[in-house]
Amino acid sequence: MLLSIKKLSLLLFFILSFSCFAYSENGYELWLRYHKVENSFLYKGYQEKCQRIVFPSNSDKLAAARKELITGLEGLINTTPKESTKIESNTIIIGTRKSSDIISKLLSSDEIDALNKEGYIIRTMNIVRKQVIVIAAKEDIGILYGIFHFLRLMQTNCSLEKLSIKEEPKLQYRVLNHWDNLNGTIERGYAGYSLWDWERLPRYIDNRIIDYARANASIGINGVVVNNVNADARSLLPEWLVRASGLANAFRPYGIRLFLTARFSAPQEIGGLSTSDPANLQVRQWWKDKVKEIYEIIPDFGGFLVKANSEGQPGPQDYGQTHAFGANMLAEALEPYGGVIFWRAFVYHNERNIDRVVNGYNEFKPLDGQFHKNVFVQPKNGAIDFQPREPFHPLFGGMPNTALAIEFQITQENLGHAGHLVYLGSLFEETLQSDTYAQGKNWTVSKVLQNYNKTHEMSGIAGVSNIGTDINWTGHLFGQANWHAFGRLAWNPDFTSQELAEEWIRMTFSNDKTILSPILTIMLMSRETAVDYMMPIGLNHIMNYNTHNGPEPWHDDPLWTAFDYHKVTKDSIGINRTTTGSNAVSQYYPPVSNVFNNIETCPETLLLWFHRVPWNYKMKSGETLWNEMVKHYYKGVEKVEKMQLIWDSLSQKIDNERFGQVKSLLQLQKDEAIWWRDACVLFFQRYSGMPIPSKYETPKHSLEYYQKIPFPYEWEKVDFP
Ligand code: GCW
Repeated sequence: MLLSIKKLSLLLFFILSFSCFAYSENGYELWLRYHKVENSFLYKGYQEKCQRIVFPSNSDKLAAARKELITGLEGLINTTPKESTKIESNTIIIGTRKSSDIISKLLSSDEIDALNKEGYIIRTMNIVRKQVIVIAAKEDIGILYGIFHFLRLMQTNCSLEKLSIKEEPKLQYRVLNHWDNLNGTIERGYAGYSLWDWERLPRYIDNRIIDYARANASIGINGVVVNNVNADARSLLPEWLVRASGLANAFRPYGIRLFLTARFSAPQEIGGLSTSDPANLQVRQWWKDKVKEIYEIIPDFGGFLVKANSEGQPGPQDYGQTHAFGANMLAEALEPYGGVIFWRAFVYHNERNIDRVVNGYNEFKPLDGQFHKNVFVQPKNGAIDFQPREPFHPLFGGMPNTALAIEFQITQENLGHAGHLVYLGSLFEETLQSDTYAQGKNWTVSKVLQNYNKTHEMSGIAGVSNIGTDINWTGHLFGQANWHAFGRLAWNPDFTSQELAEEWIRMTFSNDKTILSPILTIMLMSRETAVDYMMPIGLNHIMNYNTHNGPEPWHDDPLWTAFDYHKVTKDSIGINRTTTGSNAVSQYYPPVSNVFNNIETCPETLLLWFHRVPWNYKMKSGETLWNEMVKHYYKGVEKVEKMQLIWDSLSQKIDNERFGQVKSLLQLQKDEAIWWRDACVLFFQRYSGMPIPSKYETPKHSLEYYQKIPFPYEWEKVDFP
């Protein structure tokens, strides 16, 4: 009897743990889970339409596409389609005109040739009363993108009746920038270590690299810079290039080209030359030889990303040359092979006497038109540095004669690292849809970027990756949504952040409205929430000096001071960047410049960015500036509490593991939001001398307490080998 009770409980234990595991997910599959379609009506309809495939797949890209399609169909509708070579009902016919005779017959060459090289068509067709779905493209990569789109239709529960889709990317270079160091650490990375296993490359390719490439291809990313912009010249040594070629080979079937960062002083550091002066003929030849060597090892190498003369990096100005002169030297070396340069416009030298905001524009605007045609200049989205909110960078619209690629940051360097849920789709959209008025109304940043297709035959966008070795790739599960949103916006910068959030939730969690809508609410409120508890009303750069996480508006040492960014005094706060101040406003076109210049019309979300404002200034709400600021900080915390409540309502509706991870991180976020709020309110109160309105709870600790909290993991102090 005793034994059987023991046996019984063991059995129960196994059943229970099995069911737990069965409902548990760790996030590894990202938005490519391909779980069975829940809606039984749709499930049956999809099954019916996907009985057979006609899919000659004689290239590595087509083979990757076919594998994805089969995996997807097996997961979503438990169907392994039969192979066919003819037109029958309920068949998916896939191919390019080159790979498939049937496609050549079904679609006119005009129609296919009108697509750009990554575009595709998905169409329901009736051929002699046989209904088929056609996925056609000009090139093999278009087929892979088309397959991902087709699977997404089922993942998001769309109808497959009457499909008439024609898609092509609006931007050509859609690139992730990894700030990965050769020793496996990642600058500003919060999701573990680098995915690149340099020790075992090029011969060993972890399956994870393939999954990484699949995920990227599924959202349209077609370029990856594998190493840090704070570059190590050794990555250009032959042995490292050979290792990198292993990655390039793994990426190739997924339409992804590999890029490297180039350290401007490489000719000296690894080339044995006595100078890296771009005017020196030996230096120029060294780069030409280096590029030739790279293309011998990586035949489809994409090109270089360069950070020069910024934050201590070497560059052409070290030799009295301009950014354009330096960039063009590298561009010339790459041109014969079709490679491009991404030359960053994030330049500043930590000078106290100049408003940092005007730097990038002042250095690059005069060079407009001087860059070679295979050079992108790459400004960050705003003129300071990936802050929770910045106005769009005035170079967008300001450089009509130079192809600009925008740089967003997906890793949450200044937005709570991997601890805070902040959906960045909203931030990306805000910048992309900002109207520059560069050529009249509706000349948005998105349009500026796309217009380079016409004027320069190239266009681009870059995102600083948030990906690492963590099991769920991004540390915080919702970091995945930021990777996804970036890729999708790179494909089409005019998607709305809301539609992309919804798409991600459907693919990552469920199509069930009772799951979809609460998660959507959380995501859409999250970015403004973070702005509220960190840096409302246009405040910026008041985070911890080293880690960029947590509040430190009091930081003040001879090298760096937060006071340059808020300029708080007992009377006022904010920086005068109007025509009577640093005049940063004049870097924008009217009417944008006028709107920012006038305190009455400047959006309050950017007020302290552009204006110096007295504490008792009357805000639109009727409150004083001081009260309004306090209100934002308190509202930020309240909104995190609301996010927690909404998330809790999902208990038992989604799997335990992902539910639990997000729940515990939301608690962390709340604690840190309170930290931000109390530290900032107490600090600024020292100056304003005004009371925290009595309706708010008083901070639990003194300012001194907050000033003593140590900041965890200060990467700059870690001794890397
Ligand atoms: O904001 C700074 C980051 C640095 C980064 C730099 C840049 C790669 O704190 O870590 O360096 O921006 O974008 O170059």
